[in-house]
Amino acid sequence: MTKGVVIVFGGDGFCGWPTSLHLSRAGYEVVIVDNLSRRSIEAELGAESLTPVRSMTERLAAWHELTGRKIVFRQLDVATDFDGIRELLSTHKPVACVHFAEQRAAPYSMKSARHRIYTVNNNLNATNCIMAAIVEVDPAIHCVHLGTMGVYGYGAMGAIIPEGYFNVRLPQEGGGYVDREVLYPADPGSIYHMTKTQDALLFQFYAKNDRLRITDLHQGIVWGTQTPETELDERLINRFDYDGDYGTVLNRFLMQAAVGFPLTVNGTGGQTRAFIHIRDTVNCIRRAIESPPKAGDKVRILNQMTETHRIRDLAKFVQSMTGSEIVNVVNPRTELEENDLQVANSQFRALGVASTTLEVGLLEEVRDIAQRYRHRCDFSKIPCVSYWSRERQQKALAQMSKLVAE
Ligand code: NAD
Ligand code: USQ
Repeated sequence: MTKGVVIVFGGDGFCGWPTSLHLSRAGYEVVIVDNLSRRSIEAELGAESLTPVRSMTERLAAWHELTGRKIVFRQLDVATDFDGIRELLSTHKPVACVHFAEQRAAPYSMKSARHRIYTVNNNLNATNCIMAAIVEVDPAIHCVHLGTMGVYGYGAMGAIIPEGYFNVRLPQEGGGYVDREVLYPADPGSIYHMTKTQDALLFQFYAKNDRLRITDLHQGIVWGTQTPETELDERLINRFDYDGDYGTVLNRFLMQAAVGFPLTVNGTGGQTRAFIHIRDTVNCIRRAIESPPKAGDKVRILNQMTETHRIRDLAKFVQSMTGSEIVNVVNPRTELEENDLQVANSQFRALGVASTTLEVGLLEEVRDIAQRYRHRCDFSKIPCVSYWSRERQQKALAQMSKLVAE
């Protein structure tokens, strides 16, 4: 029996594709909506996924052939085609939608003025169009959004970051105090992360004014590639970005180890970040769909992460498994190079998601993905050449010339 329709906005992407398959296998009727902009950006950057990602037509045909299940695909730009979203919601009457449809790479968002503008326009309009369409068609549709741990910033505070909200005490005129619960202060470190902090305000408004049911998953860096569904056949394989813009740190280190490129630690590598495996991501999203907030509730915010690590420790860990070299490169980003990170995630844990730890999952990832597809790596796409400022660019170029001269 069907569990109802779920629309997956951004269902062609790294998180969206395995989530769509997972939901389809779990008994939902899945509709993928994507404008395939990630594929166009791949062409713009000349940097393909390490894994051979098939066309959407081939992906869906393979899924149908292997499981007998059908997934519907609609190519549509959710940042501009409001009428298209409204028509989709009216036709398919989903119980929930999952919103992945944003430009998600911090370095890409910092490449140039044009990339900053594109990222802001795309991400904020996408979220607003989806919210506005839900209001018009059916405010009961639950929206699960993929946000980021980066909305909190990475200051070295020695305090525990709560799940979304925290309590403040404000002084009153004439003495006394009033207690309020507010969104945890936003402190974005890139234009991309800034769009996620603005999303949070849109969600707060729509939950309050229109009583929309919204779950915002503040997710850490996703690593790994495959899930039980994408592993069924090579035609279903998930993407694995390794280039300087879209490759995230742990997947980059795994690929670098596999091809014999030194592990590129930005600065001292004292940056601490939160991580989650893609298998846990898809499980968590299904469970979030299955336990929606009520109409009138505040936005439900979960810190979707399973472990935290310092970047230099990750590099050493990968080195211990592979014997790779480590190189400290000039950090292209403006960020604290030493920070701690303590995160509350009891609501996320309450969803009961089993976690794949680095110790268990890493070796499998090196063996099964990075090694298998190393021949597809383009070495020229490995360095990160998007800089947070001109000063950083100059320092990086000076380091590069020195290395070449040596
Ligand atoms: P991705 O780039 O692989 O996938 C995003 C998908 O959305 C792409 O297929 C793209 O074509 C589509 N898209 C973008 N703009 C669109 C638009 N206007 N209309 C229709 N489709 C559009 O990214 P991902 O890694 O799968 O990330 C998905 C979401 O999860 C993002 O919102 C990201 O911020 C969040 N997230 C990702 C990570 C991570 O490590 N990958 C971590 C935390 C949060
Ligand atoms: N880093 C290196 N070497 C590299 C690449 C990155 O040292 O080769 C460092 C960066 O300087 C940074 C850290 O690793 O300190 C993380 O960088 P990243 O590219 O892995 O992750 P980030 O830019 O934060 O973005 C990714 C996703 C984004 C998501 C975010 C979750 O691309 O969509 O929102 O992770 S979080 O980091 O929790 O905000």
